[in-house]
Amino acid sequence: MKLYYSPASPFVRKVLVCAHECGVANDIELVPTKVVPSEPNREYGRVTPLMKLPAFERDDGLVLFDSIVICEYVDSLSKGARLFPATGDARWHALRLHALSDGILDAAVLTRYENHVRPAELRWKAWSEGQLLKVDQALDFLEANVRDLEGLTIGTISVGCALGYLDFRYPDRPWRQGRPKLAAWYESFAKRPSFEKTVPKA
Ligand SMILES: N[C@@H](CCC(=O)N[C@@H](CS)C(=O)NCC(=O)O)C(=O)O
Repeated sequence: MKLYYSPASPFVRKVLVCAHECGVANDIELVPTKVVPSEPNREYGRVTPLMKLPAFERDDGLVLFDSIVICEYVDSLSKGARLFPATGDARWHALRLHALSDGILDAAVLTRYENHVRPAELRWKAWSEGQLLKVDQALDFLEANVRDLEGLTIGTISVGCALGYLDFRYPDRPWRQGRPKLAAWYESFAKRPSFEKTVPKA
């Protein structure tokens, strides 16, 4: 099995954390892959038409994307924890947290492209501010609903990866300020070996 990978991608990190928690990380070969929206990686386009990271190739050649699909596949192989509650409210809480965290990541990653990849004269400040407002409101939502951050699920893993990405790419926007409950939760959750082994790198 192969994971098309960059050590900076929070979506890749989500898959890797799941793989460590499920005890299958050593069964996955990492394939370093460069993606920049303004410089399409045509060779990678033969693996996945969207040319986004991550993509995952099974041993039979089937390529899976995007990250939530890969995480659920990894969970199906688990030799340890199960991260996708099968039924009931536990499932909807976990998937809702995942959707919220991916919303934070989509907004934060796109804003990073806007401010670091797009030529300075073409940047659109109101658009970036609109994206970062989504991030801030989602963080406030987590602070108000910190009781939902229970246990180890695809939801809590995704929240951890989103907060880790903000620390990595937005150190000038201190998300902990005014959100003490979320900060305390993250401090403890990020000590999991699966998180410590996957800290993002440029
Ligand atoms: N919804 C996708 C998002 C993946 C994504 O946006 N990945 C970024 C890297 S962090 C990417 O590949 N960007 C390149 C591009 O958008 O062309 C997923 O969950 O897999």
